Order: sequence, then structure tokens, then C-alpha cells
Amino acid sequence: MNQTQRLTMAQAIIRFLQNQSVERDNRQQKFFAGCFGIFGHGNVAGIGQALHQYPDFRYYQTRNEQAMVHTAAAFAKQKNRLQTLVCTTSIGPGATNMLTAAAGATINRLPVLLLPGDIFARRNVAPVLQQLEAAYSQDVSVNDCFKPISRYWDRINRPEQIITALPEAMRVLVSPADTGAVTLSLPQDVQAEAFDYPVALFHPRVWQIARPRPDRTRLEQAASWLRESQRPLIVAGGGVIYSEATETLRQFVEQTGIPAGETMAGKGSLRYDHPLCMGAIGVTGTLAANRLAKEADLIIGIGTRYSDFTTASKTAFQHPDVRFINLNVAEFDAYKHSALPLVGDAKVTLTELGELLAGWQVSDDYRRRAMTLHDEWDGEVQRIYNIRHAPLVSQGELIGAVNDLGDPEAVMVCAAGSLPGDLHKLWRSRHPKQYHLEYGYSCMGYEIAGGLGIKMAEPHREVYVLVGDGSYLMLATDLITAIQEGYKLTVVLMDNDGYKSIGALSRAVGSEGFGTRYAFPQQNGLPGDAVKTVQRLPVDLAANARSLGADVIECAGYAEFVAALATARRNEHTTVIYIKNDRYVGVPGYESWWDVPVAEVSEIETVQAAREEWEEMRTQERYFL
Ligand SMILES: Cc1ncc(C[n+]2csc(CCOP(=O)(O)OP(=O)(O)O)c2C)c(N)n1
Ligand SMILES: [Mg+2]
Repeated sequence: MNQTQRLTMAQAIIRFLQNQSVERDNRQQKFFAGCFGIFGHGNVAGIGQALHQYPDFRYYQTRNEQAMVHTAAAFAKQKNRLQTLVCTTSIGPGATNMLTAAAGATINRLPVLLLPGDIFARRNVAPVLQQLEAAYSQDVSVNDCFKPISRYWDRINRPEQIITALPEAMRVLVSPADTGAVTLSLPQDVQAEAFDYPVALFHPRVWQIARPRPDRTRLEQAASWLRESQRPLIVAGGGVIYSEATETLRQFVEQTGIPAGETMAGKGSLRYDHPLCMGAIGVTGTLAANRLAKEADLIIGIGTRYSDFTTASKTAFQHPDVRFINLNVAEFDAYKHSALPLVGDAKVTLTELGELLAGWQVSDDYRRRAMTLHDEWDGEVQRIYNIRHAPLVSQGELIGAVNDLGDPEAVMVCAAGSLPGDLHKLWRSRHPKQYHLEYGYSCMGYEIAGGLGIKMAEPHREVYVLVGDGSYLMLATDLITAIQEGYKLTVVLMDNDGYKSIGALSRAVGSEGFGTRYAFPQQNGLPGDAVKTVQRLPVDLAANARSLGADVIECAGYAEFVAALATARRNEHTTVIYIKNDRYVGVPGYESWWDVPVAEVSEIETVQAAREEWEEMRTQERYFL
């Protein structure tokens, strides 16, 4: 019991992490699959030395600290949060490079463990290289920036502090309700300090992931609300997938006849061809889901945060007496929209609710209406898949090709630009893990790094990374890591000379695509979309990808793209399919709105017109009290 082992703080951390497992539904696995990192003076002699000493805890290189946190988050998402990766950095810029992706992980409720190095606890040699000095306190470093974006944050000023910090870090990481980025800030001197650690700290530990059940009284009330409802609609969020409740949802939907719309994180909760699957809901939603949302008298939100994309900026639900029942493991989300909160795990809650609803179902009329809307929507998707736009192809037809001709067991990953909206509408999800969208933070640069995390999580699946030229330029370098580690990615790089998405948004707010095109300046300014002829920049993204070690296939049109998909599927090596596509042809919106405030005063007429439209739409925004 009193046995101790003398280790450095860094060695003790790695030993501890190696011994943590999780268990859900009697399935057990190690919680950490290894550690990504870039070494500098802030961690090379601490965590770096420890990783060298314990090669069983696999170390992976990255090219950029932001990328590795995206990789870890994507890995965790693909694993339904039952496993993740650790990220180590030096102090200063290495640490703060993680901030963007750390915020993304927390917003998306994905566990990542961050171990940034920190300035000396001992202080006598301060200021050290890369130290932020504050005149008002010596207890400040750049790592304090992690506080608002971490679900748990701690600074380890004495080696024995990890004995109490590590279990807290684990509690948060494995909690379905509280998870997100966990940051343990590790002063560079303390990492290398030794302590006589209790051996019990390193004993194998299994963290049970519970499936909490909701309050019975509330559950019964929910059942009676459902029985009273005429037009109930399910909003399926990411929680359905993380809870592995997709099969239970299917049974619930079939038993009750309640149709379901899907959020960005929830897409794939039902197979696209299920007659009661209405597909995407909200700003980027389908006509089927958005029509039903508008009329619904009862919304059953399952594992959703109700982001503005889901609620169409609070305009999606227009029934005057609409009510909400929220099934959510996080109390915070369960209470949104003044809902009847069923705080619990999606799978067990749906099962119990289904039992209470035995014998009840929606009217035949309503079920039929939903099924008709489903079929009509499928026709609309096919229409867009069949467009053959010239001279440059349309994004919709490219999405169709990847969906039709890619491996059906594959995973598709995307995060930012015009692709997510198009994918949300058009992608036909055939299994619950096929549609991997990082849309909590919609962080440009997630795509390739995230693709690597997905492939590491499920190496047997093909991974299609769909990425725009803007996102690619922001963060493509972890193609190298994928190649280095032998994880094959198929990257579809869609070049439209800049920001198609924000260009369209800019035009919609009256600003002519200002600042969103990649072109040489004219008349001492950058050309917007009103300028017909622009001079392209001499950038060759295909050559860029080739220079990082990828196989690259350049496609001139649809037929070549189809051929490239076949080649890439046979290829065992990371392949980038490069294709130019049209900046202006887009997938329409389907009776939805997104609140992006327009300038209240302007001398430009297009802005004034946009403002007028915006003011009218705003009147549809609702409070749910
Ligand atoms: C890190 C980051 N910066 C800025 C934005 C805002 N933003 C959203 S989409 C977009 C343009 C994306 O360009 P690209 O990847 O080429 O996709 P496209 O819009 O052309 O489809 C920008 C700048 C963002 N989402 N993430
Ligand atoms: Mg682009």
C-alpha cells in the first residue's frame, strides 16, 4: 500500500495514461491510443524524455500543433468518444498553436488531453525564451489562454500535484456530459523533477461510461405529451451517434411513425433511404425536414445543442404552441428551449420512452406526408447529382460522384466552406459513422488533419477528405504525417479560386464578394465578384500536394473525376484528386434562414436592399419560453 516509485513528473504522467481504460456495454478499451507532439525546450527533456523511455505509449509526429489536436478530436469523434490521443507541446507558440483546435474540441464535445509545456515554476531564470511577462503577476503565462476553452484546466507546479490532477482530468475526459479539451499545463522544470509516487497511481484503472436513465416522472410526462401531439418531429443530434443509439432510434421511429431530421453532427442517425429519415434540418436542411419543422407541434431533440444552423436562427419552428422534449446526457442542453428535460443517455431513454408509447403512433396522414416528403427529397438530390455543369463542374455533381462511386463503407470528412452545407443536404449516409462533419467550430484546416484521425481510428475504412482550396491552404501539411505513418487518405481538393461560401454570403449582404477571391489586385484593390475578368494567382495546389509526397491526379472534368475516384480507391497510397469547380453554381436553400446581420446604414444600394430583407426575416425569430 505504501509502495512508491521514484519517477519524474513527466514519466509518471505517461505511466498513468498508459493504464487508463474505459468500459461501456461490457466493451473495454484503452482510453489513450498514443501521443502526438512537437518537441521544444518546453517538453523535450520532460514529456519527450518520458515518451522515449516508454515506447509502448506510441509517439506520433505532426507538422503543426493545431493539426494534431484536430487529429485527436477527429479520432475521438470517430471512436464515439471512447478513445482519444494525447497532445504534447513546448511552451509559448507551440502551446498556443493548439488553442484553435482545442476550442473546436470543446465546442464539439470531444475529449482531447493537452499537455502544453509552461514557464519555469522556479522562476529564478525568468523571463525564459517565449515567456509572456506580466507586470501585475508572476502567475501568468500564455497557457492561461486555454482556460475558457478547456473543460478542465490545471497547472502543475509541484510534481505531486498530478496525483490529484490526473484523476480529475480523466473524470472530465470520459464524461459524456462534460467532455472536451482538458489542459494540464506542465512547467518545464517540474516535468523533469522526481518524486516518490505511490505505485497505486499506476495500477490499471477502468472508467465505466454509464448510461444514466432519466427521471421517471418526467419520462411519463414526455410520453403523455407525445400521445397528445399531432405532428411530432425528432431532431437527431450527435448524441444519438455517440451513444450508439442509431438502431434504437430506428426502432423508435418505426414504432411511432415520428419522422426525424438530422443536425450536422447527427447526420447518419438514420440511413438516408429510411422512409422516415427527412435528412438535414435547419439552415442547410432539406425541404422535407424544414417543412415538417415549421408545422411541428412537438420537437423531440435527441443529443442536440440546437445551434443556429439547426434552429435556422430560431426561425425553424413556427407552430404557435410548439413544445420541446429534450433527451440529453448534458443537463445544460436538455433544458434548452424551455424543454421537458430528459437528462440521460439517448439509447436507454429512447428505449424506455418507446416502452411507454407502446400501441401509440402518429396518424396515417402524417406518416404518409413524411414519407412523400422523403421521396421527393431523394428526387431532388438525384437531380443535383445529375447536373453536368460546364465548362467547370458543379460541387453538387462531385459530391454525388464521391457518394455513388466511393466505397460505401467509407467515411467522408469535411469542416468549412461551401461544402458542409451542400454535404448536409446531399450526402446519402449509409452508416452512422460515414458523415464526419466538424461543424461546431467549422474550422478551416480540420479536414486533412481530421481525416488522419479518422483513418487512425478505423484503418479498415476508406477515408475521403473533401476540402476547399481555402481550407487546404490553411493547413495541409499533415498529409506528410498520413504518408509517414502509412495511413491512406483520399483527398478531394476542390479549387474555386478562393472562398465560394463567403463570396456568396458577401453577395447576400450586399458586398459583392469583397475579399473572397484569389486574384491579383486591380486598380489598387482586390477584385470582388462584380469584376468579370481577373488574373489568377500562379498557385499550383496539385504540385503543392505532390511536393508533400501524395499521389496526385488532376482532373479536367466530371469523367476524369470519376476515373480518378476509381484509381484512388485501388491505390494504397495517399491520393489527392485535384479538380477545379465553379464558383457560382450552388445548391439552393430550402425554406430556411441564417441570421447574419447586415449593415444598418450604408450608401450602397445592394446593402440597403439586403438590410431590408434581413429586417423582415428577423421578425420570424422566436423565443421559446
Ligand atoms: C479558421 C477559419 N477561418 C475563417 C473561417 C471563415 N470561413 C468559412 S468558410 C471560408 C472559406 C473557405 O474557403 P474554401 O475552403 O476554399 O471553401 P469554399 O468556400 O470555396 O467552398 C472562410 C474564410 C473559418 N471557418 N475558419
Ligand atoms: Mg474555395
